[in-house]
Amino acid sequence: MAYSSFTQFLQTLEEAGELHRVATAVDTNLLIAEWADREMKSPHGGKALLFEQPLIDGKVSKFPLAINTMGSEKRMALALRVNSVADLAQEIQLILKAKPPTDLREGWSLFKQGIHLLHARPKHVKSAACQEVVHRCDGDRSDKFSLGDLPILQCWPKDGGRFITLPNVHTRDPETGARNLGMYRMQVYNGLTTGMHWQVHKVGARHGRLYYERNERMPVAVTLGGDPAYTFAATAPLPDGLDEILFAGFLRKKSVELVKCLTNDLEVPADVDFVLEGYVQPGETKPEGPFGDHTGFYTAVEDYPVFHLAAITHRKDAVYPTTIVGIPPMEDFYLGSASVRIFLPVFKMNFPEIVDMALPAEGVFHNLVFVSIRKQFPYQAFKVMHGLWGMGQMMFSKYIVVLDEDCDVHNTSEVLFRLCANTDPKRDSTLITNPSDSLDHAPSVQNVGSHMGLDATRKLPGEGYNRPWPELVRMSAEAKRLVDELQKQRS
Ligand SMILES: [Mn+2]
Repeated sequence: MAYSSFTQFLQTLEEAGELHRVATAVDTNLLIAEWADREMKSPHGGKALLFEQPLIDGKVSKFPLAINTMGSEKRMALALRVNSVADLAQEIQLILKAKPPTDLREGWSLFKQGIHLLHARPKHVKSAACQEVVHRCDGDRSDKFSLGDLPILQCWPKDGGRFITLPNVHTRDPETGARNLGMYRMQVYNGLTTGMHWQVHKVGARHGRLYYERNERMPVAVTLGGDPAYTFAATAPLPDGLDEILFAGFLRKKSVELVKCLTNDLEVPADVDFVLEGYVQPGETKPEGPFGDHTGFYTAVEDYPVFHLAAITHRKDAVYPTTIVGIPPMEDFYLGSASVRIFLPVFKMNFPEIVDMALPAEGVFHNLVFVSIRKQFPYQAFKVMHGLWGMGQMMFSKYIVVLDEDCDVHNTSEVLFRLCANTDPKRDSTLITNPSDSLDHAPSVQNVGSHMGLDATRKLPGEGYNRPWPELVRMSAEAKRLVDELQKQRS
């Protein structure tokens, strides 16, 4: 179900006991980040924090700041207005069941057709809450409003400056008109320009190259806040061409209302808190970074495109949403986990034996994958590893551990128990060479490295194991039931 504003989402969090207000003035330079880091590392992701008086260079900002709003399983479910994100996975499974696709591409295209039919298509409106207040950055600049008025964080001491960390970046393919929504961090250079950190394989970067070939200025709109479904959709690993705004409409079970920007032809959700309208000039780049990244290490300075502001519009009651990334666990783990759960049915199109999958926080997405399978033939665990290494972003997976279907892959302690108990390291491991994540600092050469697969499933005779495989020690169902009763009587 849809939220009509980010503030309404914050109210829902507060009613659920999931939000702490901080009335004290706290500095946007490192101190809010320090506070949020402690919160994110407390049990179950702590609470969302609403800083009512963020300080910018000693002055109280006009806008409150919200952080860690999706940083727990419960808040992630509240953000998408479901009891559990598994409910969304079930809906996707139903869409795919209509006419079972034979491969991943067909799976995605069926999903796209399915959500079209569910009335998830966006609507167009003329007036919008996000344009209640308008500051134009061109012309005489009489009101001098700029990025310096937003409570943008400096996250880590060695960061290159302040970074917008939850920007929803809207671009358009100049040839097809197809829309894209992505999340690319933005380093503030001054009041009117920022970096635009779209890495080479991202859709925003692809759109940028098309404008470069045409030698045309690229319109870009960045939105902050609104229904959290937009922020989630921007981070979801959708294939190029699957419209995130359509996907957001599916998630919130209500069409997204779009309004045209004031200074370009892009459209943005009408209910967001802030819109940064502007452009990227093809060919123009500037050093970006360093930045304390989700890997837990600083990424080095590299050249990236420059975003120029043409206007800032906002709601009267706008709240600035942000996050920090760094040594796990952080808020981004919950966004990533929700994606894995929601899209598991699409994954299963390629791998019917897959039961469940988890990317534990310690692996910061690409370093560690736990996958459970229903094993029916020898070396099936290896088939799954190689399949995953050949599939989209999963190619970066540094360690893949395959487990039997009765192992809870979301319980790292159980996975480590199975891994250690069930493997003969030489027999049950494989090493391959594959592309590596650009952010991985461990490989000797950037972007390429070795990857390891570990088969922690029970072994079959056809796998050279000819002894009987022992049974796990478990209590009987009858004993469980009786002790449940006895304990209930006591309480
Ligand atoms: Mn996309």
